[in-house]
Amino acid sequence: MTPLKLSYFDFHGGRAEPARLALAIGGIAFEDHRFAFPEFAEVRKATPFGQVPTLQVGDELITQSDAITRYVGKLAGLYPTDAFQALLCDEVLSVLEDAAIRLVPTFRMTGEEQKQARLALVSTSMPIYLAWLESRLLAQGGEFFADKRLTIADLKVFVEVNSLNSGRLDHVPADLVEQVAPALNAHLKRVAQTPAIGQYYAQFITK
Ligand SMILES: N[C@@H](CCC(=O)N[C@@H](CS)C(=O)NCC(=O)O)C(=O)O
Repeated sequence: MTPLKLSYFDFHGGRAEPARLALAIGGIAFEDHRFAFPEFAEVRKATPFGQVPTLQVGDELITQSDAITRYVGKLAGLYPTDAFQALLCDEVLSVLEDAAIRLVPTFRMTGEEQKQARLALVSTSMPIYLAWLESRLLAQGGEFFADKRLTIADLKVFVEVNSLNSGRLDHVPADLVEQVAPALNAHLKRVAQTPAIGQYYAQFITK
């Protein structure tokens, strides 16, 4: 198989995490190139847009996290073959990307500016996106977002809900998801119980 090298920051989250999980679940060998934040200035020089993640597929350097996630999702059998189920899957990925695009600028802010920007998101767009995700999930039967099974849509929701629940986002209440869209937390637990996901994170626990 063509060698794969996925490059991204060294933390359990962000735009590469759904692809890392999909590769782990699929048992697909890849080079997991993780780098510390100070190394980003150097890493980005080798990327077309100065951004990560990138996926090296043989001789080709590929950008765009959702395209990467979709590709490895197909390799791992975590992407629907039915066109409509694939549409449901893609819609969720794009909605999460829209939500992320609103949040990302606040990481470059500090103090009162960051507080006001995040509080505005917490009272406006975030509940809208979360409530929509919950209603989509429930409309599909409440367990998975598409295809009545685990797909990359579930993996991306899992990563983003984990991040919101972490309490590490200043001014975003750690119980926001529980307050607005509790079915997403039940979904989070369901996905976390996937044996391959438990095994994937277990390898990072230092003994
Ligand atoms: N559309 C791109 C966006 C990638 C992106 O913005 N990545 C962030 C890290 S999560 C980054 O590299 N930011 C640096 C910058 O844009 O200058 C994707 O989905 O991969």
